[in-house]
Formats: sequence, structure tokens, C-alpha cells
Amino acid sequence: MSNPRHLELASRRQRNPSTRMPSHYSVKPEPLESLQSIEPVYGMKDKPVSSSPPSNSKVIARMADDQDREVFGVVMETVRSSGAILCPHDVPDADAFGAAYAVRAFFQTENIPTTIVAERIIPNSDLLLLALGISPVGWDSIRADDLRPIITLDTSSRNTFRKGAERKNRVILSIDHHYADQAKLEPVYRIINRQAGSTCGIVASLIPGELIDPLTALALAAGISCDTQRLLTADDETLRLFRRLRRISKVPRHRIDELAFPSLKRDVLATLIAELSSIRSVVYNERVIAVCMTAIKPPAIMVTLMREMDIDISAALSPLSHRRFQLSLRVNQKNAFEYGIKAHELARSISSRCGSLSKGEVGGHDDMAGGTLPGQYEDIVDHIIAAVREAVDKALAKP
Ligand SMILES: [Mn+2]
Repeated sequence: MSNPRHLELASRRQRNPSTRMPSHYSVKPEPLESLQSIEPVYGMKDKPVSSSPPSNSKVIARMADDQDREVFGVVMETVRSSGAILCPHDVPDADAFGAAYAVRAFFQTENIPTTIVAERIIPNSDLLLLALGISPVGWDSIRADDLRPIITLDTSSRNTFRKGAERKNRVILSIDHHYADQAKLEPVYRIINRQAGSTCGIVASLIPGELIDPLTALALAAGISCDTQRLLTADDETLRLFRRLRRISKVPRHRIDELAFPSLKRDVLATLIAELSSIRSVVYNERVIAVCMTAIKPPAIMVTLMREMDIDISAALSPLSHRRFQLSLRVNQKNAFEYGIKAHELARSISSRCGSLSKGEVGGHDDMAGGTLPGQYEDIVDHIIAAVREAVDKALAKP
């Protein structure tokens, strides 16, 4: 890391032991060689973000609690000599990359080496990677005898390891906030809060505030912008955190948003506009439901455009192979948060209507979800519209 402020913080940190992570663990770090046999020891949270200040006042956010910070400290001790592989989800977005960058920078202050391994990076991420000065590698460049433990960021799904599934590396920690039906990893530790708006918010709550240097702040702020639709769905705590991070980063708001949602290349935008002619839309109980096929991968790019058009419930499908599609789903914030039409539940309902053989290849959040679906395009569109109609009926039936 060449950032002088970061180096200064790192050396100050070494001089001042009081800024270290918790030093008295109730959970002792496990020796690396025993990781293979450990049962997962720490569970999943499904609770609102804490409203009381963390007892460790050095952190600047509350999306993780003291137990999470203790776990994070234990993981750090466990990988201190070996180093770790940091693994954001496939087709990483700013939340996944931002979280990976921040963990990497924090570990670096303790001289713990890390490698960021990411698959299917899309050109949309170029700007962010350039700004952060990182170049993730693929699983291909990790040697077979490299047994460093893996930390997954913004995912706890096995899909992340499409190429590396056979690897012997144990996942020591997953930091995540998704509702997922996907085959789950079995990490030794989990720091999962499904009520947190972003993984970057969780990571910001794990790192002592004074060690968050400008570039780390930028990474975390971009991740928060990405997962909250440029703060549109951010709660008060997230807004406060974003403001602090933005101040530390010294980067203007519009530039942070641009890293999270880079302007599309003009030819890509032109293709998306042309593809909109194949959109199928219905109006049901005053909701506009629209489904569109796209060749631009991932379909999240098309579905984000559709959401910006103020469609209530949008779905984009892109063909993966014969009779298999990748789904990206968005529910606009009014329907997601006011009427309780939850994107991740909708995705699950669509998936079961499509008769996904391997149950659970979808996941996501209240307002965004995705996954893979089997079937013919026209049938899948029918299933999506039927599932949304049912969800709208259920939402309207609620008192
Ligand atoms: Mn995320």
C-alpha cells in the first residue's frame, strides 16, 4: 500500500497496542491444520442493526456487534502466518470488491498477506479496480498446493467456487448479508447479518475507525452506494456511516456513485435500448410488471435500467445455455419496503414455478434478487408474471 496516511496509521497502530483487535478471545484461534475438520461454530443473524452504541467505541458503525468483532479477531489470528484468500462473489459488484479491498487493507496493517480471487469480472468494475489499485486474479492462478484459508465477502454461496469447488482450501469466514437458497458454504465462522444493507457496512463495523484510510473509506462508501441504490434505501445508521466514510475519502459524492454505478459504454447502452423492444409488460393492480431478454451480461445491467424507468417489478433474463437463463429481479423501493413485495421471496417463488431441479439457485435481498432458472424463455416469463401477481395479491391482502 503506497498511501502515506495508511502507512502512518499502520505504524501508529503497531506502537499503540490499545488499538489492536480484542486480545482476549473467548474463542481461541484454531491451528490451521485442524480447520478441515471443524464444524461451523458461529451462526447467522437475522436481526435489525443494533441501535445501541458498540462497546468498542473505536468502530464507526454498528452493522456488526462485539461478538462479530471477536470472531473477526480470531480469524485474523488464525491466518496471521499463512495469509488468506479473499473471495468476493462471482461477477463482483462494488459491495463485494469494496469489502474485499477493506479487509485486505486492514490485514495489510498487520502484515498479513492476502490475495483477492474473483471470477467473471465485468468491464463495469474497471473504474473501481483502477481507483482502488487492485487487480484480482482468477482461481487458475492459485497453485494446487496453496492451502491458505478463504474468506468470502458478500456471499456465502457455493456458486462462488464454480471453478474452485474441488479445492481443499477451507472457508474460514463468510461475511455476508444475503438471503440465499443457493447451496451454502460451511465456513468455520460466519459474520452474517441479513438486515445489514451492505457487506461494506458490516466490514466498516469490524475495522477500528482510525485504521480506515481514505482509499478504504472510498471502497466501503462505493459498496454502500451500490447496495442501497445510491443511498435511496439506506437506513439512518447507513446514511451516517456513508457520510463519515465520504468525509474520510475526501471524494465527492457523485464520484463515489459513479464507481458503484459506472456510466455504461455507449454501445452497450445502445444495445440495451434496442433490446427493450422485446420487453413484455403487464399492468396488474396498478403495478407495471416487465420482463426483458438481454444479451448483455450480467442481466443486472438491464434490470437496473428498467428500475430507473420506474417499472414496479422488473425482471431481465439472459440465456446461459440451452434452456437455462440467468435471472435478475428488481422491486422498486415503494413496493419492496412499503408493501412488502420482497424480491428474494419472489425469486424463490419463480424458481419453484420453473421447477428448478436443484432446489435453491436463487437469492438476494428485499429489493434485488437473482439466480438461474431452467426452461423455455416464454414459459419462464409466464412464471414470473404469475409469481408477481400472487405476490401483489398477498401484499394487498395484508391489513
Ligand atoms: Mn452486497
